[in-house]
Amino acid sequence: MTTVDDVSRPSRLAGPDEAISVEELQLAARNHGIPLEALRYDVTPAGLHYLLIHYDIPDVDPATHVLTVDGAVDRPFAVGLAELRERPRVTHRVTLECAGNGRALLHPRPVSQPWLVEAVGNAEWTGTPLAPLLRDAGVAADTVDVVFTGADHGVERGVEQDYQRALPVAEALREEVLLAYEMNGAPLLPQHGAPLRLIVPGWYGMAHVKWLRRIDVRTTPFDGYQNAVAYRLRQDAADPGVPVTRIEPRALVRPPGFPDFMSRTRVLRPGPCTLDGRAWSGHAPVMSVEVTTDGGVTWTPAKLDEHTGGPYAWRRWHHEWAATPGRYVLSARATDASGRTQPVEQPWNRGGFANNLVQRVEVVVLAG
Ligand SMILES: Nc1nc2c(c(=O)[nH]1)N[C@H]1C(S)=C(S)[C@@H](COP(=O)(O)O)O[C@H]1N2
Ligand SMILES: [Mo]
Repeated sequence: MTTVDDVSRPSRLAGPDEAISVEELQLAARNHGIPLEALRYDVTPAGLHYLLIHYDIPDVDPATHVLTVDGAVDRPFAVGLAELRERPRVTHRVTLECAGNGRALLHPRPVSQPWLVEAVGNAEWTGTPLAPLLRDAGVAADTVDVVFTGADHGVERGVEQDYQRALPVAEALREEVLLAYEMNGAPLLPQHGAPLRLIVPGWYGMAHVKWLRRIDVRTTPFDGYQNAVAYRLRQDAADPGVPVTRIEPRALVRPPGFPDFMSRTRVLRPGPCTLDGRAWSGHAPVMSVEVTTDGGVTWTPAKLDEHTGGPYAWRRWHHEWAATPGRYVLSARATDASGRTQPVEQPWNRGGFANNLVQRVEVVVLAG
């Protein structure tokens, strides 16, 4: 008999010199990153925001779509989009980053969506807060987890599933967690979860369940695949690990000058150059960004622009650089108010999650 195991790949690490495979390319072509020049926009235009879809974009009709709230609640209910739109409406500017960002830079490389550093975006999400909805339903006093289910379906390492992720109840009840139906002032696009998705400011992308169709309140811990198997920080397959939760601090440099087509090495003419980029953290506000133009030998504080986007939006930084002819490696390093910062030596985990190693931007300044 044929089973899903016959088609589903096990998790594995790439061999020491193994190049990116056609299967990884297939994922990378579906799930694109932000073009780094788009770090210039404070709010990422929807088409330039990164994208991560485990299975297929499901076929969901907004006119008939219903969200069910049930499980350990006093008053289970189902609600349509029109009714959700009549509830209080709020907008949050939120930096979303995939937990796998940085994975393809690891040695050895976990074979999965091969992100370098570009799995990020900063959009305005509009919707209605989740907490009042849960209060209307009346969640049981001994609730542990709240499970969010998408309308998408697939198989992953032999497990057939709907995409499902649970949040601890205290996180689900945070006032800033949204049931979002708009991105940047327009209805959600199909690829970003139309007609309804969860937004959990501060958390890595996997928590922000798209095509949301069910919220299930549980008095026992959820052991679904995306919580118990995937999205854990482990050193090896036998390690139970710890859950991936909030976004580690990261700064990115908007690559200066112009690129070489193949290598994407940056080419600059000598003279004054304003380096800039964005910095964020899901734990606490970014307090400082340092820049190096000599591959990490010396670090200089960058200037932080005013933080206008709210606590969960990225913040612009800039730094004046007198570019003289030569080859350089540029990096920026963010530190947040919790004291967390970015490593300059490569940390490693089996799933390739939360790799916030500093970015390296190779630059050639021409002779004149
Ligand atoms: N239903 C569903 N929700 C999902 C996913 C998914 O595959 N299915 N991918 C998650 C992951 S891993 C990320 S990083 C974010 C990506 O959101 P975006 O594509 O809108 O940037 O969505 C999350 N929500
Ligand atoms: Mo992700």
